[in-house]
Amino acid sequence: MALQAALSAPAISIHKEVKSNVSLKETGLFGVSVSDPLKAEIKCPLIRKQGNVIITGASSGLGLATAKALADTGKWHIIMACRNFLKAERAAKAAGIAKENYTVMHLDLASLDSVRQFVENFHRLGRPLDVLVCNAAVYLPTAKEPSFTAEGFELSVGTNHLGHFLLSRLLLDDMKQSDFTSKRVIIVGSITGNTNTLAGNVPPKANLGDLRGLSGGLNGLNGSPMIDGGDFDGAKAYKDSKVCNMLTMQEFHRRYHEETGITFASLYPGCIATTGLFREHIPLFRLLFPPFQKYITKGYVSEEEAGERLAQVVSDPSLTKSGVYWSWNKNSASFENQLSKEASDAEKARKVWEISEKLVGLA
Ligand code: NDP
Ligand code: PMR
Repeated sequence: MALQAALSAPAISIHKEVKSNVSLKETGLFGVSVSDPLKAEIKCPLIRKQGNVIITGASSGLGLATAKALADTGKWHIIMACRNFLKAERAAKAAGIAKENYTVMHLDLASLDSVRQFVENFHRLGRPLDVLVCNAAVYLPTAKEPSFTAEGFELSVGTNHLGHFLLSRLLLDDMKQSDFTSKRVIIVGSITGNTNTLAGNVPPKANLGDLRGLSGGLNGLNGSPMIDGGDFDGAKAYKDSKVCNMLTMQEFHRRYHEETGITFASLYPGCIATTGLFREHIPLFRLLFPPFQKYITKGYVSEEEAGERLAQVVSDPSLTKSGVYWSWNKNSASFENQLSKEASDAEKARKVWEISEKLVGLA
């Protein structure tokens, strides 16, 4: 009876690969403690009580709110993949996320070594991986000069796109091995990368051009720090990085959905005008942006509500469609949104994928 109930619950799956002679207490994976060795010898599938989700940049804003929303259901263990360990611990505590529902792990997406180290450390944890959320981002709209990642890529595209590109590629095998009922890779996109919207037409507009800057390594030495090969513009670099995020999601879908059953999706969670994303913007912008979005564009959404939206994309049994860019209407109902011409250009997606593979050392 209990087994039947468990099987019908959406966030529960059966872990097939744990052998009968493994000490369940040692694995610490299932929240079940089997102290009787006789019981451990019984060859039966184990019920996994929680899904495991990695969320990058879960120390603030959307990532933290999503971690909280998922943790509160009791159905998820959240790996908070963050560059500032202490900040993330404090944020989790302050948000009231129960200790047993999260693990903070160090990840600096602006260093490919750190990404590789994170993946190794994750493997040492011994947890299956069911959902990956690529959420972290930086936005440097006032920077006059570019800054760079450890490997010398312009910081916004290096962090938001290339760091996540390597991370998701390295974790794909883990996802393949998971026996979770609905495995998902979610890459957070944005309206501002989509030039088929009013917000996407506020200059500077996203435009990847012919990718000559990306091919040149974005380092500003032998080329340009911008993907299209132009002069540095921090706001454009962010929007370009979001286009790369949305293209990567679709390329993942084309290459891996059928083979793996993994759902690949992106979303625009709404304008969360109060988050740390705008920390580098001028004080006047930070003052006026929230009321502008609340009362003029009406695109504003609170961190809490945006977190509920992303949590929905992670776990809602009705949002399993792959290759989709989700948005929400005024009544907070999700719908499949249309991407701009560039953000849905399959040929560009393939090229971005292939160049990115070379830059991060996968090809
Ligand atoms: P926040 O600044 O609050 O969150 C960004 C997170 O990314 C922080 O936790 C930050 O860490 C982390 N981060 C930044 N750089 C790195 C790095 N090198 N390595 C690891 N983590 C890093 O902004 P939001 O919550 O607003 O942004 C979250 C996502 O939502 C982004 O992908 C953004 O593009 C997207 N988005 C946001 C919108 C908005 O209106 N705010 C609208 C549409 C999309 P730390 O806490 O240490 O700074
Ligand atoms: Mg925008 C429906 C209109 C709408 C929406 C939903 C957004 C979202 N913005 C809209 C319109 C406008 N914005 C208009 C008309 C203007 C000109 C006054 C405008 C300006 C503006 C600026 C200067 N908006 C901005 C900025 C930023 O610096 C933000 C940005 O581009 O960050 C990359 C931003 C945003 N507007 C949004 C959203 C969601 C953002 C920021 C977050 C993001 O895309 O990640």
